[in-house]
Amino acid sequence: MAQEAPAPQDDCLFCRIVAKEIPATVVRETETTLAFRDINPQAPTHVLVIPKAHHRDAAALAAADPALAADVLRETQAVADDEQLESYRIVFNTGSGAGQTVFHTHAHVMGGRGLQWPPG
Ligand code: IU
Repeated sequence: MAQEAPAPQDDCLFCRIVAKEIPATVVRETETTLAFRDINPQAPTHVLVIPKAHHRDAAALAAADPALAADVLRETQAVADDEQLESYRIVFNTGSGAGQTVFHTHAHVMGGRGLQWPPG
């Protein structure tokens, strides 16, 4: 059973995007998730899928609300379908050492070009 949704954080950029206080190019929205184009795209398609509720990273989301984590994953697939991506990458940077700069769970959906492995 999911816990009560965490309150929006005033100092969280993505909570403020959810609240429409900061503009974003939204490509998909559900009751529980939002998908919008990354402001600094690293691929022809670079969309962020976030839960509307505030969780600091993917691990915290999965622990607190697995159904919501599944919603986010389902939406990454929907974005890939909308963008007609045959191959794409889903990334959850987790922790500052891995490049996480916004501490509100987000999946990067990237595609539209060849993607190298391993990433830097
Ligand atoms: P990261 O995994 O936490 O590093 O990803 C944060 C992303 O949020 C990063 O790719 C930024 O370009 C992106 N972003 C955004 O889309 N809109 C914003 O206003 C800001 C950051 I600040």
